[in-house]
Amino acid sequence: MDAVMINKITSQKAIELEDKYGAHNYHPLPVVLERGEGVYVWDTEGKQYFDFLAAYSAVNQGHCHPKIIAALVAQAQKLSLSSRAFYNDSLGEYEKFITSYFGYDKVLPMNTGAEGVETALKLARKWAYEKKGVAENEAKIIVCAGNFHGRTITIVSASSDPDARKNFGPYTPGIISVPFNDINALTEILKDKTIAGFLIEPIQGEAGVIVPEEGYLKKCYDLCRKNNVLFIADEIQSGLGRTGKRLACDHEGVHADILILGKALSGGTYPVSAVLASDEIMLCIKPGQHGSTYGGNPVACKVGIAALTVLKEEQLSENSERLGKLLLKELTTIQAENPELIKTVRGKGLFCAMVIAGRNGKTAWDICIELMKNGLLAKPTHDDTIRLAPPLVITEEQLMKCVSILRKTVQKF
Ligand code: IF1
Repeated sequence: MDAVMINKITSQKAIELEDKYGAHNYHPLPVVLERGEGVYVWDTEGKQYFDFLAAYSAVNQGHCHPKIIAALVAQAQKLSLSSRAFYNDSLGEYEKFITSYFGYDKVLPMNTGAEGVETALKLARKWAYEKKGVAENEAKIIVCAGNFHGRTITIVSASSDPDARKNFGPYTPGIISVPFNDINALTEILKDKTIAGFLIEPIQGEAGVIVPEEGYLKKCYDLCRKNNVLFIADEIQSGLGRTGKRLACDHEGVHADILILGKALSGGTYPVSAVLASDEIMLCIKPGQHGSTYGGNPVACKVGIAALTVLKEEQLSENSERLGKLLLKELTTIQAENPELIKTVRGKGLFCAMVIAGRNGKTAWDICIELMKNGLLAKPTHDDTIRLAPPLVITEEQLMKCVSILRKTVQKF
């Protein structure tokens, strides 16, 4: 079937094809997207929507940002993949760029977020054996209950979400879970001298944009320092301007020992992830001990530089901070107007969520269906929470239009 036929496809037909030929590992909102630009997406029938999910914070720079697309296309027509069996002319330039952008000695380039998390876990374990002196195969990783770090078997071994882990066992050993935002629990567990690292999302995304109390991150970091444990920040969703700072850790001046990035590192155009660390940690991995076919490919490098440049040049973190305050203020007002339907609202920067109490059994899903009809796309998480996280390029005028759609929709229930 040629490209023209596919473009003529109706939403109905697209959904039928996915249902018949695709794995059923998602339950998407019944909308079929064909085009995206900035904060907008259009369905196959030409209807325009505000995208309030931003591909789970992968399109912080807005859909199909021209500068990032240009970098993608130019490199793709030159050399798309060299493999790491040889050098290429883009990787060193990218490595210098991203390590100075975030203040680390070295970067290990990967592709998906989960690969970045797995890489960080391998680094932490290797460092524990070769630098901390933990006995072989005894190293432990601490994670937070309610986490989401990806879908591999080791990562779901760390999950407390039954849907994410049930019937994927046996599970990877050496992982201990502590309650999020509970410094006493962490203090207790860190007495164990075989701990290699503490893996944390500074703000828990999938759990429903759970913002820890002021100072929690810094206390965790100081505790890790005191106990010679690596503080590993998964900023795949919370990073790159989403919470109103370059990184969520920046709100508390925390410089993670291992920083994991993904998603908006490519502005939604290509799978690009990165693990950053000091020489002491990074050089524990020797040639041939880790890697991937596409890790550090020239397209990812050029796209990564463009995506990070756009974040800085367009001051997207600052925009996220300013408009995030406005969004949270407006959400708080809408909650006050609808206390039986909306239990609470929360967020930091343009990373917000609305928790639905349910009025006459109306769920977050029903509200998202209504929002979709009113031209705004958002997705529930954990049945009762609606994540509200638009691209960081949104203007105040566009945001206020979205606020009125949210108010109108909620009042209908
Ligand atoms: C899905 C949400 C889920 C992440 C953090 C690592 C990864 C993610 C903090 C792994 C990925 C995506 C995965 C996608 C939906 C979305 C998601 F949290 F963003 F909402 F699932 F929980 N760390 N999150 O958020 O990165 O391997 O996907 O590149 O799996 O349904 P990835």
